[in-house]
Formats: sequence, structure tokens, C-alpha cells
Amino acid sequence: GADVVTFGETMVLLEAGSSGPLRYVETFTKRYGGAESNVAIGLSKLGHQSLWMSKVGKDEFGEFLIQKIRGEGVNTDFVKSYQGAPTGMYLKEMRRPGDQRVVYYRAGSAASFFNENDLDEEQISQAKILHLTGITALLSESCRQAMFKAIEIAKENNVYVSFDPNLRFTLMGELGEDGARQVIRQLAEKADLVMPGLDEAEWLFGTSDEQEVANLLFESGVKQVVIKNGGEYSFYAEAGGESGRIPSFKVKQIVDAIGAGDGFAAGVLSGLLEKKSLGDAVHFAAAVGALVVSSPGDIEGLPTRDEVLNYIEQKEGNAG
Ligand code: KDG
Repeated sequence: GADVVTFGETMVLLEAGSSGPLRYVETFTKRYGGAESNVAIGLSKLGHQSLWMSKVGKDEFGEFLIQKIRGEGVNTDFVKSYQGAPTGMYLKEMRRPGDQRVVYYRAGSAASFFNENDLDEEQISQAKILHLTGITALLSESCRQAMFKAIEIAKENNVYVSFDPNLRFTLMGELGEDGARQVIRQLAEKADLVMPGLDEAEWLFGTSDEQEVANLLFESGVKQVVIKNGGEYSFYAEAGGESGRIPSFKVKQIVDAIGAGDGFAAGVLSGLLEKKSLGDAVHFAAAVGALVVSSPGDIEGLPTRDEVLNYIEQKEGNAG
């Protein structure tokens, strides 16, 4: 089985070639991204076996996504091509250098038709980790059901469940903010590892006290919590174990911060697969996140293991 199995929507990205409102932009660079496949690619580059399930349209963009993601070493054998709806897209507008905004063209996309029957039970049950994000929960009722089903399969087979809330306010339409909060909390509470941003933790639990958020999750059976505070630090805590803060690496110039959370998640999961302590895994992940924000695109900056180690060495010297 794969080290990490994940599923979710991946879209073609059309990135503005110049800054300013999109109506004035004349050229776009074609890229792609999707929170879960970003994590799968990150893991693959770090030397792990990852498998990403999804539904793409039976169209050129669907073929493009499968080709690219397979090309990064991710197992795409369980991705389905769907006749009934197109592959989703998103555009990236650059307000100012380093300040990106995302516009979705994904309502009714092929991936939103993903459902329980698209899950490969055997692959999930044989994996070490199942990684999910809150984005999928906001795509459709069938996607939500698939998430709960996947978690059930994972739990029955002692597969570790990792969850990144990855809030997207623009996708809450149908559920509303309260409905979205309820579903995302339910999913978080069923996971073993939860990795929200500090703002997401606050939105979910009404407090920005990291230890309090962790304790609330521990009460539901969560085992490890990592709370990201962007360029500042990450907090980590283990149920009945240690907790602490790991400072972020200082990045000289943020080129594109979108995708950093996925790189970070890949870094944490990589560390856990290598039996690192949670604190050490978070330190490694912080370096992955810093490398991602230094490149354009959502996946292009995902580093290899050597690149991460060189970066840490360069930033911290040989102290120790
Ligand atoms: O986390 C980065 C993702 O948000 C991006 O790659 C696109 O999956 C995406 C989304 O739904 O915004």
C-alpha cells in the first residue's frame, strides 16, 4: 500500500501574467493545483509513496491533470474520468507582487460528483495515513459523505487520519458559515492529527489559545495537533505528551504563499512516516513551507528531501 492516500479536487490554474484586476490581464500561465494532490506531490518529492483519488472531467484538462500529477510520481491509478461534468478551473489574480487572490470556476465540476463509490477501500485500508482537507467537505453532499466513509474505513484498519481544515469561505454557499463550521469540526474531531491555521482554529473553536484548541480536540480523541501561525511559528501538542512552538523560517521575499500549507502538511506527514517526534516533524515542515512560498504556483516550489536539508543547514548553520 501507499504511505499516504488522499482524495479531493484538483483544478487547472490560469495564473495572471501581470498584476492588477483580471479584466486587464491579457496573458495567463497554465498551471494546476489542488490541496490534496499538492500534499501528495509534496510527499512524493520527499521520497514517499502517495496515492491521490479524484474525479476529473473526460476532457483535455482532465488528461492534463492526470499526466502532470502522475509525472510527479503520485499514484493516479484510481482517478476517474467523468463524462457528466468538466474539470474545474481557478484563476489567480495578482493584486500586488506576492499578494494573490483566487477565483474559482468549479461549481458543478466533475470532482464535485465524487462519492463513496469512487473510494478504493483496499487502497485506503492498506495505507499508513489517510490525509483529507476541509475543501472537499464544501464541494458537495456526496463529497462530504465520501469523507466520512473514508475515515470509517481508515479507522477500521488502523490507518492514521490526518486533517487540514483548509477553510475556503467562498465555498460555503450551500451550507452557510455555521453549517460549514459544524461539518469541519465533526471531521476534525474524527481525525488523529489536525493541522489548522491559527485563524482557522479560532473560527472553529472560538478561541485563539492554542493549548485550549488542542485540549478540545484531545477530548474528542484527536492525538496530535499542529496550529500554524504563518510566518511566525507553529504550535504543536500531543495528547498527554509534549507541546511547544517551532519558529518559522524567515523568508526574504514571498512570491506566492498559496500552497504553503500543503507543503507544510507534506512535511509533517513525512516526518511522522520517518518516526520523527512531532516537534522535529514540524521543524522539517516549516522549511518545506518556506521553500514553497519562495516560488510561483502551488506545487512548483515543493522541495526534494535534499533541498529541505540544505535549506535548513543554510539557515541554521551547523549549530548543534
Ligand atoms: O491549498 C492550496 C489550494 O487551495 C490550491 O492549490 C487550490 O485546491 C485548491 C483550492 O481549492 O483552493
